[in-house]
Amino acid sequence: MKYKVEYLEPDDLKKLQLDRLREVSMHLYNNVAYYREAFNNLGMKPSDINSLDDLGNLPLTDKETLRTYYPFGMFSVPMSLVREIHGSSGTTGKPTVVAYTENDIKVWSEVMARSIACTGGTYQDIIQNAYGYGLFTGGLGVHYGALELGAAIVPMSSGGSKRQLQLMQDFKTTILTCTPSYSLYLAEFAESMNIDPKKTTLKIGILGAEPWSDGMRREIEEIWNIKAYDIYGLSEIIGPGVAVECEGQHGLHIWADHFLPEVINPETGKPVAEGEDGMLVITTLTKEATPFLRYATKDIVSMTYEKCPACGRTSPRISRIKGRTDDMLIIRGINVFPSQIESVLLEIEETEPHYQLVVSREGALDELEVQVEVNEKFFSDEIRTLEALGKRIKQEIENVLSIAVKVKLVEPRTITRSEGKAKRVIDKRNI
Ligand code: DLL
Repeated sequence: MKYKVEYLEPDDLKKLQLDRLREVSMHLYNNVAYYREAFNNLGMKPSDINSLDDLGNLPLTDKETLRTYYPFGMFSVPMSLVREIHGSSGTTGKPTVVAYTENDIKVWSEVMARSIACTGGTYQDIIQNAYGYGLFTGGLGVHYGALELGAAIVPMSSGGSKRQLQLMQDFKTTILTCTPSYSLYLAEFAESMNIDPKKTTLKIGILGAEPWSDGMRREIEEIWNIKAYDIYGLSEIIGPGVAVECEGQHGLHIWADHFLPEVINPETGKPVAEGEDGMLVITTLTKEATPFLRYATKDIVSMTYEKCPACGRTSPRISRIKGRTDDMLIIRGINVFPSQIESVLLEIEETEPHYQLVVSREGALDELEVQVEVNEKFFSDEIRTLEALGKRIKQEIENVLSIAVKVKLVEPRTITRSEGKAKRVIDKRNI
């Protein structure tokens, strides 16, 4: 199924976005005190928005804004029109709360159906959905999309690996949806049960909700013998289904008819040039219950407006998420993104793609320890060989980060597995 809107000429897309931006701004001005104040402070009315650039004058909204107005202060419709409420836990304090009207759920179903279709999924597929069902948006988002597409959905939710594998074989699942780290764990679990993951009927993985790298994609594609696609989203914007890769795996198509993207320098707030890294900021153009203008995702990406050479869609494409402005570790004054370390580790044949970064402070000095699992075959080798491997990994990471790190090689299957988002960083510093 082709959605014409994904192939609009750039000027037509802009016009659609501008019309929708004016409409949603008006709705927010009339119904949400926070936004009315923001417009008043600028001496501006939504009707003064004449081009998409005018948006840049408005302040950013972020998780803190949502926490300040917890639980329902950012809702822009009466509760009688709300059909579903979700939240994301975050690491501290109150969850951020978002709501959906009936139409919001229709939009969510549409963008998720488009996302599944973009990876090559059709109504003929059997989708095993191992994202968690609950307040987390992963489970229900994929569920609604599959219904809209007409595919068969198996609502497994996360965990229960033995059952996941049993049903995957019995039902002849063709698409697996879960976090990338869980897909690896499940493959490993299959092997421990003498099931060859390559021999299942699975052909596609639609994986996201946490950072991963191309190296990790290669591991997943190889171990399952599937194509693995990156899907991006966040509860504040709608859930999964904001952006997804097409079969060309050339960046993630952002559904810009519903989500207007900007990429800005997080320090200056100014837009960065096309192709440069910055923070992704999204304005929801069609949400009714909790629309946000200029939501600061904290996710770092680059963006291109070039027509996709693989599929011809004209919707802008974002890169993989390269890190989060708030996940960035500052170690002895140097900015370190976990993804940089992951890329190094995945190039090393003797290690498994399971790792954890432990940051501590010895006296005044920050220490970064990289713990990584060595694969079974290699772990039985001589101590000397292992030491040499440790040194090599240390050297390669230090070349990339320009700071000294410790490397600890650990036995296979000793790093805690997660059924949802993996916890890669343990920061023991009290700062
Ligand atoms: O993780 C929604 C989702 C569910 C996306 C299932 C994809 C699949 P939140 O729990 O609100 O929502 O977390 C949003 O997760 O700001 C990113 O930092 C991170 N994230 C989501 N997708 C990706 C991805 C869901 N593909 C936060 N790559 C976002 C890297 C991702 N990070």
